[in-house]
Amino acid sequence: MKILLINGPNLNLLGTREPAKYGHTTLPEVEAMVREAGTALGVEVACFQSNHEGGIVDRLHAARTEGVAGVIINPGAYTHTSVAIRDAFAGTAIPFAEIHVSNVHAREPFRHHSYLSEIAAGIVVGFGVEGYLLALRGLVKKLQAASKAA
Ligand code: CA2
Repeated sequence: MKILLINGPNLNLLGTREPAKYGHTTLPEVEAMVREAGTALGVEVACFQSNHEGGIVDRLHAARTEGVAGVIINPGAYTHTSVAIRDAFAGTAIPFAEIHVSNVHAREPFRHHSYLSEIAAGIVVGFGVEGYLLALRGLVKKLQAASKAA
């Protein structure tokens, strides 16, 4: 089973700035952690980060042709603005988990709405980078249950 981890704008700065909000773990460390947890679960994890909305849309289109079974995404600020990324998920029909490092609901009101949550398989919010692992476990379990039921 192939899983794709996508991180959106500015998440390449993880672990290097604003540690009070986002912690001390860097993006390469997060990616290694998720890949390793994927191996333990018997799934292959590919990683992608982009600061560009269209780059994320293009990556989702490619994921469909690559047979990616599910996506874990931290869309960064595009969470709150991007109809294009929502449409790419709807158009490719790839199940996905949305994850946020910080508790977006305890922050500014403009961070309370997500264009993606309504169509996500699940959402993890506010558990720091541990949330990526929770999202992986939850998504893989859901995908395995769906493939057994099919
Ligand atoms: O809490 C999250 O994971 C967010 O998706 C992070 C986004 C923010 O716009 C969302 O509302 C919530 C921001 C990502 C910026 O990442 C940085 C990491 C370290 C230093 C500076 C920015």
